[in-house]
This record gives sequence, structure tokens and C-alpha cells, in this order.
Amino acid sequence: MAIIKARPFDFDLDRDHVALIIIDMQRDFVEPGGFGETLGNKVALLQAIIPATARLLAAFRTAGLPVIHTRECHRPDLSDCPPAKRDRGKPSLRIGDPGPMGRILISGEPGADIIPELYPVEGEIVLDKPGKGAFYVTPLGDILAEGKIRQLVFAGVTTEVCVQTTMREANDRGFECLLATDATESYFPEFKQAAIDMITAQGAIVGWAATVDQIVEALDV
Ligand code: C5J
Repeated sequence: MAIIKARPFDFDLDRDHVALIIIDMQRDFVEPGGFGETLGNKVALLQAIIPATARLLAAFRTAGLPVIHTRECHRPDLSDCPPAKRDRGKPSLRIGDPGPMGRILISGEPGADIIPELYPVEGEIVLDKPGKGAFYVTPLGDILAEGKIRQLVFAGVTTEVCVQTTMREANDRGFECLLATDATESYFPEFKQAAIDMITAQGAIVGWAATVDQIVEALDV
């Protein structure tokens, strides 16, 4: 065990039962010219977390610990995209429509893939998820059970949507969840701060929060 001076109190990192999960660091959300920017969002905010996220990823790789990447995307025939999700998009910029990097949030399209700076390597798990949460209709629960994982370190985007949703799902399933605060971001900085506050409130009601430096130091690599 290594103690991290996390918010709201110490997190005992258990190297034998921890995995890193990087949520949706996809080109369409993060890169200039992608779907996110086309919707009017400032992707520079998301780009700023790439170096810290890469450091966290490198530390897990060096430590030989499991890494899971997720991608929010749908089947080309949209059979896993409920109309209630698709119909809420802007006209002509909805899931499945032609976008600046291929069909928007469709698996196999360039925009749905993970940014090159954090690209998965052999042996890392890549999960396509049709929901905001990574447990919904994916094998994530079984994968974690098989790997005897009890703790999850979270990075990725966006803090208040897919990251927070997955943390809440994991917390309900009994995992100890630690959010890497400088390896997650939102298009809305106030939403990121609010999400961190919500997660750590009331004695870590959803989980803990710490910086990448703190987590890397605890991994001792
Ligand atoms: C994610 C979204 N990944 N904001 N998606 O958070 O729609």
C-alpha cells in the first residue's frame, strides 16, 4: 500500500488491485477540427491535460499495471444508439451524421479513435461504450472481476459527464475510485470543479481526488 494525501482524506493505493481507466480521450472530443469544436466548444482546455494524462499512463505502463481505454461510440447501423440520445443533437451534427472526422461517434471512424498521444499499446483494453457510463452494456464489470481489480484511477473527458458517470457506476459496484484532477477536463471549467467537489463531498461519497504527481509518486516508478 502507498498512501496518497488525496481529497477528502488519504487514499491507500493498492498496487496489486488497481487499474487506470482513461475515459473517451477521442479525437472528436479533444482535437481542433473535431466534433467537439464544431459544436462550439473550446478544445484547448481538453488539449491542456494531454501531457499530464500521458505521464500518468506512462507511470502505469512502467509499473506493469492494467490500463483500460474507453471510447464513446456507436455501431455504424446505430442499433445501439437510442433515438432519445441521437435526437437531442444539433441538426446535421447528430451521432452518425457525416462530421469533420468521419461519421460522428461511430466506431471505426477517425474521430472516434483515441488521440495519438495516448494511443493504446498491445495488452491494454479498449472498450467501446454506447452510454456515458463505461459499465452500461459493456464487459467492463467482468474484466475488472477477472483481473481482481478493486481500485480505479480515473482520467479523461469530460469530468462531469462520462468520467463522473463511470465513477458513480464503479462506486456503486464497490470499487474505490480516485480521480486524477489534472488528467481530466471539461469544456466548462466550472463543471469540472463542481464535479470534483460532488465526488469528494461527504467523506468521499463517490471517491477521492489527487494530482497526477501524487499518484505517480505513490506508484514509485
Ligand atoms: C463524454 C460527452 N465523453 N460529454 N461525452 O463525456 O458527451
